Amino acid sequence: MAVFGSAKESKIFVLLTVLLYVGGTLSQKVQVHFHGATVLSWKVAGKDVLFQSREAIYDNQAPIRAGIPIAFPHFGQWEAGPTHGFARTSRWGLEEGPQKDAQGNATVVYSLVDTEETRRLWNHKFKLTYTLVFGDTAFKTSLKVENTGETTFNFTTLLHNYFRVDDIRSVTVSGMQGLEYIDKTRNFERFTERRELLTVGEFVDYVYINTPSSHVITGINGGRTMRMDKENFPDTVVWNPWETMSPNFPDLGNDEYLSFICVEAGHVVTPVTLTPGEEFKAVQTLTL
Ligand code: TA6
Repeated sequence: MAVFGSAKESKIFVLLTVLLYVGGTLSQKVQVHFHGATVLSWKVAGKDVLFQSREAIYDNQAPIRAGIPIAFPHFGQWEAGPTHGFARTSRWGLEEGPQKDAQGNATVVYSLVDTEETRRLWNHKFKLTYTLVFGDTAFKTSLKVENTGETTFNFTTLLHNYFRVDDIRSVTVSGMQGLEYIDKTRNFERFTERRELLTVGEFVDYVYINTPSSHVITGINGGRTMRMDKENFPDTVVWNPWETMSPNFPDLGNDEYLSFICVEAGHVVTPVTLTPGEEFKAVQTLTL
């Protein structure tokens, strides 16, 4: 598996493209935007597993509606700063790679540390380390949060995955049956999920609490089934704006709701508390 990456500097954005070859054939192609360390694209056998809105904004200011935006230090509406926090609208640095690890996987590591701007919003010192590992048909993302300051802080965090699907109306998501969830479409009221397999036929915005360590999602681009394994991401958010809410998002085509589902691994219901010197680590592995 040969790996090489190229960083292309332009007026608009800096992008890292990682190409993975197996037996001389391009098996995977990954694109990561330094703005928010947003994984824009993960192509396996030529088809993208991730969704990019055709109206996405790449101005190094707005969050990019694509792939895997990172929510930190706050998931959701935030009185101290931007919705879903500042991580997805900050310029991350390349910490390591791209390179091959001992197992022949492609790895690349990004990092984000506090700045004057982040401290103005949230007066704490931190380091985020975001490690991406690409195997033959698997993609592992690890997020480490370190408290590098002298004050204890609380945060919530989530990987806001946009998965490209053939048709949202034929997608299923396993693992929710019997769970309590917060329904953001019904005044954040709590309900119990009765269905063995979740399907989407309307605007959904559900925060499932204490979910199992894995979900299986069918209907992924190209008729594929994907498994999502999570460590230390106890909650799973499922969102699709449907036709009704899509007009609220100028960076999303009105018909694009049919082509994606957000199944988001997070630690969002109970905030994480880190004392000085402590660290938090969570992992998501996607396997086709
Ligand atoms: O994760 C679901 C959600 O919190 C929805 O409530 C919706 O707001 C979505 O995120 C998109 O948020 P964004 O700030 O990216 O437009």
